Amino acid sequence: MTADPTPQLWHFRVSHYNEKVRWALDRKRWAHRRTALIPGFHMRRVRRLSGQEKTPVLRLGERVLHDSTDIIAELERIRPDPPLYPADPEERARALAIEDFFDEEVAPDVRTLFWSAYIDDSADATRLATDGFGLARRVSYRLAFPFMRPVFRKVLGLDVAGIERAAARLPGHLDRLEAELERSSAGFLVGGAFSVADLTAAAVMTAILRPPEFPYPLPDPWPPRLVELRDGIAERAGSRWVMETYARHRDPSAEVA
Ligand SMILES: N[C@@H](CCC(=O)N[C@@H](CS)C(=O)NCC(=O)O)C(=O)O
Repeated sequence: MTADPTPQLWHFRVSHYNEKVRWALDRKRWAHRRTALIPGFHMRRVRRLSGQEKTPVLRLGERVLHDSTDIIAELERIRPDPPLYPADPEERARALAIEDFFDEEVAPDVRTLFWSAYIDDSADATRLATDGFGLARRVSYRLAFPFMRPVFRKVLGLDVAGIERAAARLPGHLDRLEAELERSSAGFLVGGAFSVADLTAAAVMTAILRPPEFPYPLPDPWPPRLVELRDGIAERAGSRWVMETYARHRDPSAEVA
């Protein structure tokens, strides 16, 4: 039996790590299928597929990959054109260091802040997590959320101290982005061309900024806390760069039915 050559992505629509992989596939115009999962209801399926519980998960031929950085590395290896890694070794190392910084330092903090706007209200959390799903899922999520809330709090650092820590670090993350932008040319973080550094920095910041080109708009109305978070950073040069990068470089979807 030959493996399906069309990659299959299991993802959370709302998530910034997932957005990295969607954008990489779309950038490379790599036709792929997507299955959206509901955060909190995803575990058994993802574990069965990949032996761990986090999304994104990508089936590529006979292999099942996870971790956005590892998936992009593999996409780049198999289909290097258009490139996401700079050709120059020093520039490539810098781009990968920026990817690592946004994945490891920034992404957990902005995710904590994003979920802090939803965690206290089961109806808001349900609207967010089950957007695009049918009534049965919405009802069961609404009933299950009070029991899942403590797990979300723990996994996402959503205690008072964790939220305060993430909020205190956010300006420093934008300082770092803006310092990288000082060294950039033509609006690209590394080497004067679009790379994994731009893709990652912009995708990670969507947790709060939500540019209109992000493929899955948040259900309206946004919780006031999220509006406040976004408005608090919207005028920063780093935030404006994220919005421009989405407007100019977020490729159309290569998803197939
Ligand atoms: N380092 C991983 C992080 C992935 C990650 O944290 N995914 C979250 C969604 S934003 C997840 O699936 N969490 C569910 C869980 O931990 O059970 C990557 O880059 O893909």
